[in-house]
Amino acid sequence: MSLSLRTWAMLALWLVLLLGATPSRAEDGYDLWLRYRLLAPEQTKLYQYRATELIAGSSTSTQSVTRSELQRGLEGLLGRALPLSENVTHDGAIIVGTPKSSALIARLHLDIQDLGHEGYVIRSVVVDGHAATAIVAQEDIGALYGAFHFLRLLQTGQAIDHLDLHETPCVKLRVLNHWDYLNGQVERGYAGASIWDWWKLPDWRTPRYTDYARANASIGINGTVLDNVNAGATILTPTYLQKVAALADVFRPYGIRVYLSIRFSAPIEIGGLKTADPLDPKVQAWWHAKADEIYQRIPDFGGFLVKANSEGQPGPEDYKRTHADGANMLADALAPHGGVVMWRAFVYSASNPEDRAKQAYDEFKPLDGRFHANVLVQVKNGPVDFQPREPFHPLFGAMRRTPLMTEFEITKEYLGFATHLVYLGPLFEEVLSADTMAHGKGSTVAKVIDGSLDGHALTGMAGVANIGTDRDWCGSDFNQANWYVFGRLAWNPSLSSRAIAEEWVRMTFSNNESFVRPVVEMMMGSREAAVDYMTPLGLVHLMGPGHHYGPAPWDASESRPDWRPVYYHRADRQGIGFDRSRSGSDAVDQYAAPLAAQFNDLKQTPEQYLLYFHHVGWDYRMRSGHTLWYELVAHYTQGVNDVKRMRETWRSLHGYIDEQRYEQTAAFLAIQEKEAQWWRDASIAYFQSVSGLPLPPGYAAPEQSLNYYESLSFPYVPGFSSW
Ligand code: GCW
Repeated sequence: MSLSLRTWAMLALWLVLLLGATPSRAEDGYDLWLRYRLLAPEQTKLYQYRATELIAGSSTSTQSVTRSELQRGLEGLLGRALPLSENVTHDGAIIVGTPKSSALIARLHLDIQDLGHEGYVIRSVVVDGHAATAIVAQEDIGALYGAFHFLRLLQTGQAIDHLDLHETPCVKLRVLNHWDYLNGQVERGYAGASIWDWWKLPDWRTPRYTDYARANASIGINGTVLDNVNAGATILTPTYLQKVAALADVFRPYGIRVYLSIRFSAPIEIGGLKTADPLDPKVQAWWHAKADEIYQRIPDFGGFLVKANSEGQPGPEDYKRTHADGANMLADALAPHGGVVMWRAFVYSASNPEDRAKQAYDEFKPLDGRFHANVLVQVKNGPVDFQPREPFHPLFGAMRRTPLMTEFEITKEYLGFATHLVYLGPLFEEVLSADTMAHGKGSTVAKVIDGSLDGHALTGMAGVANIGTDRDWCGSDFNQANWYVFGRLAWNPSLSSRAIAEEWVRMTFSNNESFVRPVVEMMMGSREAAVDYMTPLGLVHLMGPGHHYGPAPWDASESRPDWRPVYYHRADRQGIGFDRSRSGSDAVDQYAAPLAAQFNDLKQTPEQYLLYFHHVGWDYRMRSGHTLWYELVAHYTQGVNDVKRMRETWRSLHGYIDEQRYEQTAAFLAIQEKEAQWWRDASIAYFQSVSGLPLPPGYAAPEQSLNYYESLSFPYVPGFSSW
């Protein structure tokens, strides 16, 4: 049988594909930033680096996972397995551990006194005449963090011959909040169902739990709240606590503690009591017993997260008690075991006529100093609700005697769900670097939450997870960057979001500079693009009712006024914006005096917050010299153009990475452009119907009529149902 030339060519092509011509081998995103693919030496600064042997103990579970992570990572990155050794016998040894775990490390006499529980050093050292790299900590968990850092250096192609790194976390509790229900649904989740397979737990522990723990540990996350803040009582029943304990067992070697969201009325629902009044001794005794029961099963249990008297949840105010009464009662039950309460300040009430943005401050500020020592108050980054842009929450800097955590939303409820490419690093950084002026200049939100401003040792940062059962965990490759940047900033809130983006791109995709540079640029501009096409110039909360998908600035269908877009933008024939100045709701005076004065003054208010603080005439002259109406249309249009440019950038990068991830991103960017156009057009059509003004010259009219946009309805939006 003779084969034609064409057939030979086809066979050859198949062979090449089978062998997996490296850059284009399909990837499904499961490996996250821990891909450990063979390094291309020309794209790194590793030059002569040659790792020769690994010296790592395995007498504890954390040591074992550290060792296997290094083995796995080094083998993948360097293309060969590294022999394990007891002593340094060659140049290029990698030593990891603690002086307690290794006589060799004790012999190095590194200065590690100030590393604390989780810190580590990475040093280039000489041992017995051989060059080596030592990753050393006081405790096993620090060594694990150090190992991940070392791998990151390799993954991002950095020189590693003269290392002298010293790292300790700035924030103590670095915690993911899962808004997962026990039935598998994830509130505001756009990446499939809950990863907790409650039904099969505790007997079946999918390997995904271990990979989840690895990913978190690699970025320093050390806590996870498993269930939704809209909590049921069932999670506290023995059946479920057994399941929780199984997860805690999987996470323990990785330094991750488990926390639970609790339902304040649980003593009634599963305890048979008639009340959940925090001052009732029977209620207190019930919680003490429950805490004892939990710690019996999970000795390192982290504590409780509580949403109380907010959006219909029960709480201490049902019994005319304060948030402090409620938090302290739970805190006292946990204190003997070392647990904490993370009490959310996200409260606002339908019956309170006060500006919703003011209510949390009004309620919590007077309670400053009334919380017990193991309570943190968890405050959303902004006063409204995780909007594309809001000023920082005025509670930061205002509760000096209470440890405040910040809560960010990693899942993109208000920023385009799974498909829009929006890197949240710049949003997080904007909030963390905002100056509260509470202690004079330089009193940043970061210093409030890392405890340095007021000397708090108990500190924390929470992020609402974007993780689900999707193969890529987060619903898109680029959403993984938001999980990543949250963890890195929780470890050190003063890192730059750009540097973190670059790290992530290198680990997730490629070290090729021609790829890295444009992708980092694209990511860094993506959040501003979303602000522009959704809610420019300080507008907030204009999304569709309930499900929060797409634009609906006209909507007044929600049951509560403070859930309606019209409540927030207040557009009328004369102008637009919420007057929070002293002549309006006076929210400005919840900020420190210099900021209050600035925000109160229309002329001094940064234009990015203009319509958040002021009701402004359509013909108001902006700093550009254009009218407000002109600028509004220009920003909406800019947002769409930015997305078009993002698509062009991505198109120019075809071939640098595997087809599978390339194609999905390309397809998602197309969705984003379509939806950005929709946001722009629907918003302009609506605001034009209110302002009655013609479009500025050169700006295209909306593609459809306002009636059309208003007629759209979305009964099956992910992340939301009336469950
Ligand atoms: O932004 C809103 C969300 C709710 C969420 C609530 C909260 C868990 O739309 O889905 O409920 O915030 O943070 O409690």
